[in-house]
Amino acid sequence: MATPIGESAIGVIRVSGPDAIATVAPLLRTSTPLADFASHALRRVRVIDPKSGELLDDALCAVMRAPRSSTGEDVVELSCHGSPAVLRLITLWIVASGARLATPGEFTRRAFLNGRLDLAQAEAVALLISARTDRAVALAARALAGGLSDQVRGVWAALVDLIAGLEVVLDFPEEQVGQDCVTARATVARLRDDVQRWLTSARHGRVVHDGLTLALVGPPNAGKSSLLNVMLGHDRAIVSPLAGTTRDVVEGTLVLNGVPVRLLDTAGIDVARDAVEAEGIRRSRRAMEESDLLLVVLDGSIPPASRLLEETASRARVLVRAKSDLPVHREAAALSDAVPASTVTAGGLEALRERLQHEVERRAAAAGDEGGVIASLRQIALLEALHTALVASDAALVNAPLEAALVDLREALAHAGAILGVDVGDAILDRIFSTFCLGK
Ligand SMILES: Nc1nc2c(ncn2[C@@H]2O[C@H](COP(=O)(O)OP(=O)(O)OP(=O)(O)O)[C@@H](O)[C@H]2O)c(=O)[nH]1
Ligand SMILES: [Mg+2]
Repeated sequence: MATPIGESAIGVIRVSGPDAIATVAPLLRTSTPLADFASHALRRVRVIDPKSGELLDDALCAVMRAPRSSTGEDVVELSCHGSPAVLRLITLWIVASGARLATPGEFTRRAFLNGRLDLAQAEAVALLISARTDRAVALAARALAGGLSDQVRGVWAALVDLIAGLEVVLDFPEEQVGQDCVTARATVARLRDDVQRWLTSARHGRVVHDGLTLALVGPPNAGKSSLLNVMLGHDRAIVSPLAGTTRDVVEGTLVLNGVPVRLLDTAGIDVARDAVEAEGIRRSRRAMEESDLLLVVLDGSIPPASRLLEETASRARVLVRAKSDLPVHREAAALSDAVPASTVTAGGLEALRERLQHEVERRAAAAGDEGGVIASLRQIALLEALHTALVASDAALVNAPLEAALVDLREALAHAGAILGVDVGDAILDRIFSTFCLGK
């Protein structure tokens, strides 16, 4: 089943493999035999119980013949009515007819093994499916179209040429042929800079895809929960004049500049009056630790909590002077970088939003825009290793025997190959495709 289980307009069942057509045929009542269906055309079919001949569903069916299918094998796709019971029955019949259930990601894995996609594109499929914002979709779609693959394939080809050229120099040292070291260094330097740029862009791309976590922290009663509610646009957290209202961490999600931002409203940090408050404060500190950015909220009508200001000084933070509709306390007014905001008059909220957008953009910059790159964590680790190997080969070309430089260049080649899926072992493929959903 390629669509999630649940009542819906349609549910899709995909069958792939050399026997796909023969396996599905006994379940369908059609005017032309399934084996004679034109490839890549939808036809209306009746799905029947192959034993009793009883009608089960009225569906659309497409046959996509190898090698021009998503998996590169014969594929039969049935678009049935989206009843979980109907879909389960039809799937069971197809299995009884000789198929087996696909493992997660198996369709994409077969597409990769049959050369329909390279590994970087296959991973982009998972990124596209899990994209949560328009910006994350744009990045993943570009990767699926071969964005990162094309770039890395260029590096791979350049390394193959370079290594081949330098091998010639090694084999025929007196012959002045092959690649000389100066040109080799220039090429390695160019590749190194390219990879460095993609790496930076890919790290930004992860921010766009995964989003950021932002914790609202501050003393009790500062107005943190009120701020969370206005930012989310609904009454998510309880607000009250009693200090110590919030105990558990309250979560909500906001999209800023196309980046999902997870907001964590926390218990006010102060000397705990009882065990429950102490636990709440412990949770606040844990939320602070797992956040990329802190929104430090201080009640501007009273002296600022200096302990909390010190505690958060080394962290990425935005200071908010809350309750700006009330008379400002002299010491609070001295916090020149704090954004004044009031949830009562809505004053300053727009400026606060702009400030947060600016902070988000700093972390997501260059991604989602022209030339942006998105990569899986595996690919980012390989890009890092590729960069390190290129830096090492550059150094070796200056002050080490040519053999040493070749060792580093071959290592770089192996990393570039691993991004594309050239010579990667089954264990790595198992890991990659196990994160996919069923039917994909
Ligand atoms: N005048 C004024 N009062 C506010 C403003 N924002 C919040 N308050 C009031 O301040 C009190 C505390 O607000 P909360 O949002 O619950 O504060 P908190 O920081 O979440 O408090 P704890 O959860 O107890 O740590 C409530 O009575 C709010 O109505 C504001 O901008 N102006
Ligand atoms: Mg609160």
